Amino acid sequence: MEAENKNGVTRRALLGATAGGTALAGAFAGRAMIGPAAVGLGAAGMTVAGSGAAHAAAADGAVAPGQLDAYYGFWSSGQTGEMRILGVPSMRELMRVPVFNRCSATGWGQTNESIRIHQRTMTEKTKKQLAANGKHIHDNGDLHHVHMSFTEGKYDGRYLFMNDKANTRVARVRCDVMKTDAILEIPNAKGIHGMRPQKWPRTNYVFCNGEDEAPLNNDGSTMADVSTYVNVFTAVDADKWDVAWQVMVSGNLDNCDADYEGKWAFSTSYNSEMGMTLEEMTKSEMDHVVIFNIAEIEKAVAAGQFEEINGVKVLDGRKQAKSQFTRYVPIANNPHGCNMAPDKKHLCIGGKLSPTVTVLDVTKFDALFNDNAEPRSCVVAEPQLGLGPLHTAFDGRGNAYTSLFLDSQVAKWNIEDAIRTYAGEKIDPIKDKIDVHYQPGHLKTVMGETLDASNDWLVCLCKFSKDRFLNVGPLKPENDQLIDISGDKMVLVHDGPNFAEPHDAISVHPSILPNIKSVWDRQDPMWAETRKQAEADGVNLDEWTDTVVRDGDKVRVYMTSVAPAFSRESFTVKEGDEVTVIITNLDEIDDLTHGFTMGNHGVAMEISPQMTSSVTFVAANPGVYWYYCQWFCHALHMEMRGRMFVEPKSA
Ligand code: K7E
Ligand code: CUA
Ligand code: CA
Repeated sequence: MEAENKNGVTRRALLGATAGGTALAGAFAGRAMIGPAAVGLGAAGMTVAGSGAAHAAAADGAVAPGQLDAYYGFWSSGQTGEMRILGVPSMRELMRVPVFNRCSATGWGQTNESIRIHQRTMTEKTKKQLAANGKHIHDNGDLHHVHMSFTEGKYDGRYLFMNDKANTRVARVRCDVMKTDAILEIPNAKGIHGMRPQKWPRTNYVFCNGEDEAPLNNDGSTMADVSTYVNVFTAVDADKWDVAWQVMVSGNLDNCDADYEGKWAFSTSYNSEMGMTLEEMTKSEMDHVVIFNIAEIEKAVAAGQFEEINGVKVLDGRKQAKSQFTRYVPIANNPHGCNMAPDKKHLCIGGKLSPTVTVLDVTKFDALFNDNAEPRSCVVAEPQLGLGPLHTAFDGRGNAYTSLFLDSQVAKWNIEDAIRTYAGEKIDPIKDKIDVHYQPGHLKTVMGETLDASNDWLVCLCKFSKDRFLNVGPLKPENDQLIDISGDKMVLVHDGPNFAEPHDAISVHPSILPNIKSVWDRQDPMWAETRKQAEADGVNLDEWTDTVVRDGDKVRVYMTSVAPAFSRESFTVKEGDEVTVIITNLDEIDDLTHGFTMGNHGVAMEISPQMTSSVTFVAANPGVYWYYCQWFCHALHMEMRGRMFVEPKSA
């Protein structure tokens, strides 16, 4: 297989499938169904034109075996803590990318490379919490929102960002390899929920909402005094991957978004009451949206007008501070979704307990700050859509699609018509409604949170599947539904069962992601530290290696792999040794992943082509233990194994 690779032949070609190199082009040209994709999708221009009859011809969303999907779908997984890649429109699951979760297959959360990423920004409190529980990392997460980095209002294919509500973190996934490359624990805030990248001029910040109220100095001294509780809005520097600044707010923070000019960020708050019980949190008729003035905040940070708390620059944007950092726009009633329309102008807030979506005109925000205009003067529409409006998605024709949680429907409405209705005209802004199954949360059109909003598919992520699938027990799958929005009427074309619990998803055209690798760069920064250790041990990871280094009671076992063999068929350590196994996969052919599993030690890791992975464990029991490759790689894959001899301590 090595020899074949030297001739530049990929495994996909070897297997006789459609040639890898032409597969994408083939997919666009050949998929008549993907009308909008086939139109105007040159490498540069991404204007996705309106859909034609070609799309309707295959409106069932079917993608034949061997055919590629028109779009990448990046799915959150909620409490599973991973990111998933699906194909749209087939809704086939293509990959799972472990982020906050522990992954049995790849060793994410166990390999030294992944633990370093987890620990880099860990706070002292978290370290203490983990140590007290005999752990190294938090290995669960609650990943609600996945968004791609932007350049000038369009996806740029560099990174994907995602939140962890459970442990107050955000993470970044590198799009070239689809692996998590950075995790950031955010100090001061509690429970990062809403999260959005800045859209203009590029993603310099990732905005993060802290949902849960707690004393800023959370040391137990003022727990009973709710007046000391605050919520914190965080701007993460997307490049440096640390906190740029934070703003304290009144009320809590739920979902957020940013505008297309780089001037504003905005967040919904369902607990303007600062209530601690359900009754208290739903008491007011009105809650609010907080508008953050980026320029004013940056000015104050530059002028040193911040308080440094736990190493972070914190500004006070609460109502009583009367700052230029924030404005509060009253919105009924426990609002939830916060979605900026790709018309660059309209921000849509889902009413949740109110049957309305409130439309704010962001070009009227300057007046709120400069002239202290009446806060609701920026509201330009408030269509009544149905019960439980949560999130809103957009197409490229000025239409909005709002999920109605309680009605189990999606409402399609026209933004301009809603504005005219609000101004007194007698027209119905609602264009169509469709039943979904059941209780939808987020919904998303293809490229719909960018200036390239498309008109072909809407994915609607339903929280309940009930009777839609064979019964699998009390725990039921979610139901991700695919809706054809190319015509006047929405058409439901596909049910996609999914495991707990996608909240949000985005769909991205493959032309945004031309540089996804099939083989790692040997010098990848992911294992730079591992390489440094190898160098110190006099080991060259670029060559066939089978060195074992003893360093007190630490043993480092360096191996390489070429199908179907590891470079060592055995190694010997002593009972109680801390063993680190470092393996570089020298295979260069695409799709030739090996693995390393150490039997009866709870140890397993992925080693993809040209990847270096390492894992550390203590060999506590004398005896013979087999290690093996757990990724089926060759006809002699079963034989790709070897023995670890653990000598008794006395020996
Ligand atoms: Cu509505 Cu966490 Cu985005 Cu779920 S949130 S639905
Ligand atoms: Cu290497 Cu299986
Ligand atoms: Ca409320």
